[in-house]
Amino acid sequence: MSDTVTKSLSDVERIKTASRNLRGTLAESLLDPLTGAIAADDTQLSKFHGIYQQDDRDIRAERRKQRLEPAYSFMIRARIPGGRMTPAQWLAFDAIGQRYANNSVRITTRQAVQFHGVIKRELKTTMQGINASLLDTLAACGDVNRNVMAPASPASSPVFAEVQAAAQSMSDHLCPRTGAYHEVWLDKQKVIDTADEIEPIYGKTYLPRKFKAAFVIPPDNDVDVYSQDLGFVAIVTAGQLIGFNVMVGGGMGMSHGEVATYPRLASTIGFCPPHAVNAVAEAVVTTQRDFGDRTNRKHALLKYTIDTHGLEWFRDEVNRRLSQPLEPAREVGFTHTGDRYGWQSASDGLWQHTFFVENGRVADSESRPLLSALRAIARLNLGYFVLTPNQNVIIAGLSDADRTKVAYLIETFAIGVNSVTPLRGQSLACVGFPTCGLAMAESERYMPDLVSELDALLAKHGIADVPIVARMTGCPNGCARPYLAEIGLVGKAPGRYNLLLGASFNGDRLNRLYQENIDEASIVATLDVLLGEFAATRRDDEAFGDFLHRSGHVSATGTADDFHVAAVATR
Ligand code: SRM
Ligand code: SF4
Repeated sequence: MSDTVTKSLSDVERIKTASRNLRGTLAESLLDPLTGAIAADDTQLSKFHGIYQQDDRDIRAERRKQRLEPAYSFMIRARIPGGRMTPAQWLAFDAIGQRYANNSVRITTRQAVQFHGVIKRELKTTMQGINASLLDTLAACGDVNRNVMAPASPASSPVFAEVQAAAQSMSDHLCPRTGAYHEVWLDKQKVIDTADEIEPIYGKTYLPRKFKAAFVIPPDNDVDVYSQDLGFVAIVTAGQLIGFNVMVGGGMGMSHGEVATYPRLASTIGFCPPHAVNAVAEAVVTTQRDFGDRTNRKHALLKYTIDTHGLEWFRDEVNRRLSQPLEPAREVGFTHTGDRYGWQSASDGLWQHTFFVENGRVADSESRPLLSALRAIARLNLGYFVLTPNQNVIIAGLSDADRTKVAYLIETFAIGVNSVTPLRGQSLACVGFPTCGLAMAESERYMPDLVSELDALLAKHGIADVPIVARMTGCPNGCARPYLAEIGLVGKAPGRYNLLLGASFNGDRLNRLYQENIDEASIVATLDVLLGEFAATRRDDEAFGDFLHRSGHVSATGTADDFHVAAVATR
């Protein structure tokens, strides 16, 4: 076990230890009519139940001036392994969004759904609505294994269903066993005494920090497997799934100016057969449970555990916990991270359609009534929905006749993708203002406008058809995985961003800081020059990120300096 001494444990460790397996005083907090908030310790515990306390930052200052408490509301995140939902579940979520949560359904970068703006007195009813749909929110947040990601496109591979099933199985295997969730939200009676309740994998203090896992089927890298704490890379031979390469230690988050924090690509430690997946996942999770740094939450992630102890040590420790050690990894390669829009057919002859959802926000706008359209499509009760890691929606499993019906609705509601440019289709933005308590700059609300500016540049230089991966976040935590974007924008202050450039198109190389703390005019001016040069000197199908490296505009050191030192700020 780790030699971490009790006195220096982080405060969240104290809260978890005292929580009686995540119960805390959540039930009492919900009953307190004097505030729209819950007790401070409960705000940490509620995360394990998929709930974040937030306040409307657009009106925070005004409320303070009026001596009112912040306009508290709650964000609820559902856990949806592999992003897979039935049409009935989509309809249930749509109804919850309309009734309790800002009239929208927000698809996340991990194939889950978030509801924003739920007020305290409607929290329990909303949670019960989610549960009635046979999905839940347990472990969608908190120091546990989060929503397990899996490839979103059935048409991408004959082993799609097998890999999605593996993701579901691993999600079940690593799910907390506490009865707290059922007691607090579903009014279920305690089945056994809390003192006798056992968390077989996590123990009483769960993990030192959040933990994220994903499955991927090369050559698509839609889940951004290099950004995950734990990645399973499907190895397919002659159409058969023979096993998975195992990757560990990826992560995006960092803090401005804190050089001990940095994004890290996951490293491959071996290969396992399909039946060993849950055992391998448990070995990785328990190694992190036992050796992760519980004294400093900024250093508690798996990537830092690995960098502290070394990759060889980590592999040995994982092997020690397995009945069969990992085998040598197989050769793999990836081509891209984005989604393919429109109609496609899978090897079983069934059809799918991928809808573009700008930054994951499914809502009705005058020009694009997407929420209503998806409602009408779900009401047909055909096939199934898959939420993608690129914040989009796929309707899949459609016969020829089903396709005709769905196509009719796509046309009726005019929600096709004809007007979506390659750049917009590849872009991601995190939520940011007004709900995210950590946002330093706009993200979801601003990215569409910036993409229009950048599209104009691409058109000017005659490269409007070149797909470029651009991602924006409102702070350096990295929720839209901006360090894996060819053009990454990371919020620093209102209207100001760090510009990071040069990740690969297939998601296997990080970008690096190019300019710090710049405004829109500087972002556009800088990219105008670089895109112009790219257009003039591009080799064959060269990607923008690769061009930036070849031309010497970006050179990575492979250290934290890549993200904290703007080597070319004076250009
Ligand atoms: Fe995230 C915290 C939103 C994916 C790294 N993230 C947050 C919070 C909960 C803010 C907070 O702690 O108060 C954000 C809520 C905003 C809001 O109002 O809804 C938030 N993260 C999101 C989502 C919704 C972004 C999106 O626009 O889709 C994504 C939800 C995924 C899900 O369904 O589970 C989301 N977050 C990510 C990812 C991408 C991924 O997992 O593939 C990352 C980078 C990968 C990683 O973890 O390294 C990410 N979020 C963070 C971090 C930084 C952790 C760290 O490295 O230190 C935080 C802050 C923290 O945990 O302290 C954070
Ligand atoms: Fe909030 Fe920062 Fe995550 Fe964006 S990247 S959602 S601003 S925590």
